[in-house]
Formats: sequence, C-alpha cells, structure tokens
Amino acid sequence: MKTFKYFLSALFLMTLSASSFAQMTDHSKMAMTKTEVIKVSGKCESCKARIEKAAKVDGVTKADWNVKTKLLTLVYNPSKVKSDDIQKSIALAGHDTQKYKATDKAYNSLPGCCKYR
Ligand SMILES: [Cu+2]
Repeated sequence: MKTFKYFLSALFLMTLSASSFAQMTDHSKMAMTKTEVIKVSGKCESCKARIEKAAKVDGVTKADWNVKTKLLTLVYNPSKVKSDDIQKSIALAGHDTQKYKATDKAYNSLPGCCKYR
C-alpha cells in the first residue's frame, strides 16, 4: 500500500511538472513575432525613412520598406500591436497602405518630391 502511495505522489508530481512546462510553452508563444508584408504607397528614400519611422510603433521590431516594390516588411509582436494599428500610423504620416488611406491633409503635408498620387 505504501508503494502505491509513492507511485501516486510521483504521478502527481509528474502531472504538475507537465502543466508548468505547458505554461512555459504558452509564455514563449506570447513573445513570438509575426512577419507580414504590406503594400505602402511612396516614392523615394525620404518616403522610406518616413514610412519606417511611422511603422515602428510599440511592439514592432522591424520595418523595412522597399522603394522599388513598395512593399513594407513588418516584424511585430501580435499580442502587443495589430497590423491595423501599424497601418493607421503609416496613413497618419501621409502614406496609403492596403487598408488605410492617408487623409488629404496628411498627404498634402508631404514634401513635393514625395507626392505619389
Ligand atoms: Cu519621398
């Protein structure tokens, strides 16, 4: 009977460590990042700087816009920031994204060389 009790508590301990391991796995999932490529309108190198600066909101670890392809590669933490929030920030800076258009006011405040419309 005593051996059986030991067996039970060993089993209990094993279950316990298994669940704490599962928690650790969940935790690492939270820190995971997502990579997304979105189309952002722009024209030149100063657009690139402006777009990337606007895209780097809290939770974004990488923002790289390609002048030729007009594609912005984003690496961000989905538990901290949504793609929509990043795109809104870019639109506020004057650049159209796939989902959000820059307001005329934001667009008109861009320097002449950056007018892409
Ligand atoms: Cu420009």
